[in-house]
Amino acid sequence: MTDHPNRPPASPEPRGVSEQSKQEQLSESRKDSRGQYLTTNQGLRVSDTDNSLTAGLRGPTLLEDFHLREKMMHFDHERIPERVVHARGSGAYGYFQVYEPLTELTRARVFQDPSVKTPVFVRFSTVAGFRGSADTVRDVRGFSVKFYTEEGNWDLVGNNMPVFFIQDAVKFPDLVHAVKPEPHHQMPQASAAHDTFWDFISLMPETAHNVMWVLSDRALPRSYRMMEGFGVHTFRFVNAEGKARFVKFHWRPVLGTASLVWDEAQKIAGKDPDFNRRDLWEAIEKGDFPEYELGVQIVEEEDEHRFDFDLLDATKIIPENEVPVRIVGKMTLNRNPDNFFAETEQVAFHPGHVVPGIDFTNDPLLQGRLFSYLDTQLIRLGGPNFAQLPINRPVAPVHNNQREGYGQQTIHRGRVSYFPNSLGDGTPRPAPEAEGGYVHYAERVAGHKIRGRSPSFADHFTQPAMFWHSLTPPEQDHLVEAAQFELGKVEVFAIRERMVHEYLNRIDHSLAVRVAEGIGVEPPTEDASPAVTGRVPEVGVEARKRTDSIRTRKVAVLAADGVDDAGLSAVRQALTDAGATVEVISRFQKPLQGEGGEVKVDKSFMTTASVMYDAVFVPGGPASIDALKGQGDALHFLNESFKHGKAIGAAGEGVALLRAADLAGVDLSGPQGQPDLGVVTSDGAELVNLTQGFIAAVAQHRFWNRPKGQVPA
Ligand code: HDE
Repeated sequence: MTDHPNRPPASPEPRGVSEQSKQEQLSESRKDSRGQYLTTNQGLRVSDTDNSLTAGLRGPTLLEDFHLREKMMHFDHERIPERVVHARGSGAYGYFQVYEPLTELTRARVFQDPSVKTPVFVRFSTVAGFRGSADTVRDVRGFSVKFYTEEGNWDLVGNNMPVFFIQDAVKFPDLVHAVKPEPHHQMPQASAAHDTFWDFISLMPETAHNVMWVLSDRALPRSYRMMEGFGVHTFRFVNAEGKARFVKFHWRPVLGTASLVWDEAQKIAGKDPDFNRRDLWEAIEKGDFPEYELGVQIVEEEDEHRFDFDLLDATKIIPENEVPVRIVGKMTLNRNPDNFFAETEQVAFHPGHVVPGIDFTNDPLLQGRLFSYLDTQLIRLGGPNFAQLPINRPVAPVHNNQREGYGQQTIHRGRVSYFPNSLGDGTPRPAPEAEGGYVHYAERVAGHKIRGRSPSFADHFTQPAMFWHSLTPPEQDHLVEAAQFELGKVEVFAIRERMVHEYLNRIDHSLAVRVAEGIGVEPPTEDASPAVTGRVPEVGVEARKRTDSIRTRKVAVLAADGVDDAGLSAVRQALTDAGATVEVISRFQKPLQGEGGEVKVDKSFMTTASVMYDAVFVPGGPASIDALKGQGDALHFLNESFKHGKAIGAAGEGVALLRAADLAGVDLSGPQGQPDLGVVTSDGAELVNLTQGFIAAVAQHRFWNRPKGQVPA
């Protein structure tokens, strides 16, 4: 007897992906209601959605008003629990392409064929803040990638920092409770700068490395398009012969890294809490598709113990001067989601979503994560069928005997929902390895059942010290200021003292002394830091910035009536030719009368601020400059840009506005301003030279050598 009169095909469904595979699948779920009649969820056309059904015009509402009841019921249930961590996120679609086959390293199909574009969905996030919190807080950023491969979904659920705070998953609830708003009054939002976090940190030396990253400029990305990503854990690559190697994953933004400064980040959090989300969205809408190269660090199995740290310890990096990063492919993000909730909110990542050729290690943090992520989806997405949500569905065929559950979308046909069976021809059946069946790497393990930590995990301070020594002096200054800010917000003095004496002083003595000074703690007298010989050149944002392009940077132009519109056009043309975006800012958001013609105004001082831009330019035009000199907003704009290290340019009479702004008394008497300080001017007519000089300054991102301490902004 057969299982069903319509017998399923006897052979497995074909597999394979193209860049469009996921989009084609999603299009089945997309709906556009333009031009349609309003209906109930039962498809009944609704005649009136403005008035409840009542007994008389001023009478009570009737129970039989099914439309009101259904509409309200749905509304009352619109919210789902936010993620316990990484609640605030932004997503985008794209594809991944390998540069050359990685056959010798891994059998994963996603790494075999350079002509294949594997669809991806990426979600960037902050960690501590709630779903509606600001983007530009000091925090780790999540960097999750879901590859919809022909062999099933592979999730690389990483962060923008290569290490984590703790070594063992069992400490994760403690860490998260400590950093989240304090339970009695639910403050502060999206900030680690409070007692419970630093209390926990000060008692947990293993956090030191990640703490250094989080106090550094890496925690303030200028854009999701300009930050790195890391798989953090050591994973395994396994090739078709079954040979395994250790692998660490890295994402490198093609635009290079860039960060905000803390004062700026805090101001942006008020001016535009969606700063990073908006930046990602707008870049994709404009066609400036964010790109990231994927890099791998490979360690042979036999070299597992050759390092002075443990590969299974997620608080350590493998310094790139010991194991170089090999760039193997590129991811391009080229499509915004259609609906935030359906896609970005409902996407469910899980480090346990792997494909043949990618396997785990015994990193105790990773092992714990493998347990956690399914749990979280159950509470968040309301049941076990979340893999059927459009964003989560693999493009690879899904066949198994899992049935029913809340929100079941699939109409499974036939009598068979068990294995083995004869009524379904013994299918769906396990696939042999040669047919893509996943076989776990047969690592040999032996040991006593024990709660403990390997001594190879014990060195908590050498790599943080290496991190400190590898930063440029301005980056060290920023880190000291960050620690002074964070610890300065700690009310219990003993925690501040513990952080300085028993923690920072074990990383670097000068660091501890400098931080102590800012927070009223007696500086330590003994140096308890490790001797650092190695240097890891790659750690700071500066080490990875790109200064050969200004692509996608945003330049503000300050203007008023009477602006030299010809000069403005020439500068705008040069900047946009180089890939930047230019916005004209004036007192009011209405066209200006330039010397020669009308000039469109993009924003007013009311609707924008210097912190939204990478650089500022002041064109000439005597009347424009006279007007701007009388506008505090314009002077503040320049001072703030100066304080935040941004390139400043001025042409002709525009230089007078810089003088009026004072800019910490920088001497602008020379013909070109102070290019070394990123202030580029031209009193004469050489606009071409000026523009080139200004573009070169914008490309530098920031000028840290300015006397910013005197700037009032
Ligand atoms: Fe997560 N983490 N995590 N995490 N994590 C979650 O899963 C967890 C860790 C990371 O964009 C949760 O779906 C434990 C390291 C990202 O949707 C939860 C431990 C790294 C995201 C969870 C860690 C991450 C999450 C909450 C310690 C970098 C956002 C919502 C063992 C490699 C994914 C969710 C997205 C989300 C648990 C540590 C990255 C609770 C138990 C290390 C990027 O399951």
